[in-house]
Amino acid sequence: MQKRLIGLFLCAIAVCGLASIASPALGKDPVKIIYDTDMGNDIDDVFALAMLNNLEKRGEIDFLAITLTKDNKYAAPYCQLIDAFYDNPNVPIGAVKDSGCETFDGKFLRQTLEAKDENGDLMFPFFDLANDKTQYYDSVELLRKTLASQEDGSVVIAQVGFSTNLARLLDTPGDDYSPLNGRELAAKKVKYLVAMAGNYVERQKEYNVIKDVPSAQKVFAEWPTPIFASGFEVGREIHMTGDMMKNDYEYVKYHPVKEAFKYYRGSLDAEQCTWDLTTILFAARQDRGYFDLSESGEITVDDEGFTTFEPKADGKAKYFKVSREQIVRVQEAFAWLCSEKL
Ligand SMILES: [Ca+2]
Repeated sequence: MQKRLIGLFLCAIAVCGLASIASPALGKDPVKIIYDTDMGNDIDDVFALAMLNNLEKRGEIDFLAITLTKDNKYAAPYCQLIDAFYDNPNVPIGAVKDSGCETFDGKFLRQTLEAKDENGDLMFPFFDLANDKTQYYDSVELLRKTLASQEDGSVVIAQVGFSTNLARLLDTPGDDYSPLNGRELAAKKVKYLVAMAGNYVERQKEYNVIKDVPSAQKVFAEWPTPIFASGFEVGREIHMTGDMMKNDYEYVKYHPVKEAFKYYRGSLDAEQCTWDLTTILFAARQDRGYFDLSESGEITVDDEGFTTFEPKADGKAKYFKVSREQIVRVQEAFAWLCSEKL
C-alpha cells in the first residue's frame, strides 16, 4: 500500500509537470527521425520505441523508419507489434542482412509476440505471427530509400544498437533511389547522428561498440555529419522505476511494453537504466536543455572497442553530459513519454 501511495504521489508530481512537458513544439517542424536499433537485447530499446510513437502523436517528430541491427527474425515483427499497438502500423521496418550479430531470440521478442491471455487467445491479437506475411526491407536499402526522399539536412538518425547498418550505408553505391553514394547521401540528407555508444568518462568497452567494432570504428571515423554520443555513463544514471512499471501502464489490460519488461526482468519490481531513451529525447527536444554537451572533438574506437574522445576545435563529435538537476527532469520526461496514452 505504501508503495502504491508513493506511486500516486509521483504521478501527482508528474501531472503538475505536464503543462511544461506535454505541449508540442508549436511553430516548429517535427524532427524527422530514423530509429536504428538492436531491438531484442536490452529492454531500453522498447521504451525508446514507445517514446517515438508518443512523440509522433504529440506532433514533435516525424517517425520515418526503423532499421534493425539485431540479426534475429523476431526483431522486426516485435517492432511492428509495438507500432500497431500505438496505432501507427505503417512505419517502414528494415531488417539487417546476414550480420550474424546477436542472432539469439533473447528474453522478450518471441515471448511477447506469442503471449496468450487467460483464455488462451493472443494477448495482442492485431499481430498474429503464425499468419503474418509482412515483408521487411533490408536495413541499408531502407536507409537509402528514406534519406533520398527527404529534404537536404533534415534527418536525424538515432543509432542505439550496433554500427553495422550505418557503416554499410557509407559504402553503398548510387542506386534507383539516389545517384549519390552512401557517404554523399548521408552528408546531404542527415542533420546529425545521435548514438548511444561508448563511454567518455571511464575506460570501458561498451556493448554497442564491442559487438561490431569495425563498423563502430568506421562510423566514428568517416560519418560526414555532426555526431552526438550518449555514453554508457549517462543512461546508467537515469532510471525507470518499478513504481512506474506497476502503475503507469494500467490504462490497458495488456501492454506490450509492460509484458516485454516482465519477460525481460522476471518482475515489475526492477529499475531500468535508460541508455537508448536519451538519444530520442535529445533528438526530439534538442533545445530544451535536458543534457549538456562536451566541447567539439573526435571520437576514436580502438581494436578492442575502447572509445576515446579528443578535444579538437573543428571536430565533428560531442558527447552528452548530465547533471543531478537534469537527471530529475529527464526522468520525469521519460515517465510521461514512455507510458502515456494520448
Ligand atoms: Ca539498444
